[in-house]
Amino acid sequence: MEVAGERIRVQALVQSGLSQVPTQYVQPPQNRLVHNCPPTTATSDSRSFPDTDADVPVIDLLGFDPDQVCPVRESIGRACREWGAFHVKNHGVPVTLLDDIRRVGLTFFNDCPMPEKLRYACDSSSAATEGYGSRMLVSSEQQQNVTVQVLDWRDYFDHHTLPLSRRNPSGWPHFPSDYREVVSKYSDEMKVLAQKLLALISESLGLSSSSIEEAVGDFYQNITISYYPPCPQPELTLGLQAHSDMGAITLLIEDDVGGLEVLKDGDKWVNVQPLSDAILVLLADQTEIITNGKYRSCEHRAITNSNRARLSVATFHDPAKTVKISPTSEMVNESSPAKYRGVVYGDYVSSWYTKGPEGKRNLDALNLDS
Ligand SMILES: O=C(O)CCC(=O)C(=O)O
Ligand SMILES: [Fe+2]
Repeated sequence: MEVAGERIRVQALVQSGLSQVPTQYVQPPQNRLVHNCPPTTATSDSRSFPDTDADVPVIDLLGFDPDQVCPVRESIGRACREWGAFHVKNHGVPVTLLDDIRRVGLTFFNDCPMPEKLRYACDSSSAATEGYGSRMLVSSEQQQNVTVQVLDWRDYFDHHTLPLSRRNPSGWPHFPSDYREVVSKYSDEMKVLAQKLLALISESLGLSSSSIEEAVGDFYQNITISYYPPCPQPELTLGLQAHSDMGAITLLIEDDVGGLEVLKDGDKWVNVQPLSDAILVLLADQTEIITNGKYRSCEHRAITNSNRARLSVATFHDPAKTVKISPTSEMVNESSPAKYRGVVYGDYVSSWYTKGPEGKRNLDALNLDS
């Protein structure tokens, strides 16, 4: 099968009616679901009945007044320390816009014929190019001294949206007709929300509200719409292998299918319950560095299922490639020395794409304690 040629999309494989997953998509046993769950939840039931005692926190911004001392910052601080993730509701982004981007994304993946979709194929010879692809994350596995690459059970459309100089909607789908307008509007709204959240996250650490945003600089924002087709052998695959996101903060919405899991306390995979009006906030690696590890980035993965395709929209907010990220001086002192080496963000990205994410190994490589 042509995978090296990169024209294969998972959706096309599924449409061809296959009943067994091609070997390139088979995860090594240690990454498969059952083996990676703690003993108490290591049953197939844990996939459909998540542990409701341990849900990602929900933070309600209704009536939030930035000039008042209020419990919101405290709740955000706790969520960041305990999870590196939280849902936010009453976030100020029109819910109709969340529905619109899910609608245009789904219409593109479901109703656009494959040859038409492939007109937007991204350039698979370099990492993170814009367009329609299927292979953003590649994990490597050693088998008899040969490195085997394992593919995710996922197709995606990646859009470069900010700064505006990178935004070129003419290269995005023309079908449905409002696709480009919806994605542009969504990008603008997500930027405002990311700024608001980074300010609250900074304040929750006792930092000035602009502290993290200043360390990141102007956002480089990408929006990735992921489409996970149903998988005939979900126990063998992952929609997206375990990783933390590279940048500063990710804002994610999804449909009602479910399949995202976050790693809690380093050893428990917890299902994220889809909440249609809420936005999931995931702290990413540069925020862990900037906060000197006070807040950890959230490791997450997507599992597959055999019944329904799943759609998610992830909006990444990253530093420019030239920005050097280090622990902010406000978080470093004699009793809390710097835990991470500074890194030029572009170098971080290159190493991430060269080595593959494998959980948080790229961040671990900067850890001065290890
Ligand atoms: O589809 C999801 O829920 C997760 C997507 C994701 O983690 C990513 O694109 O980095
Ligand atoms: Fe991610």
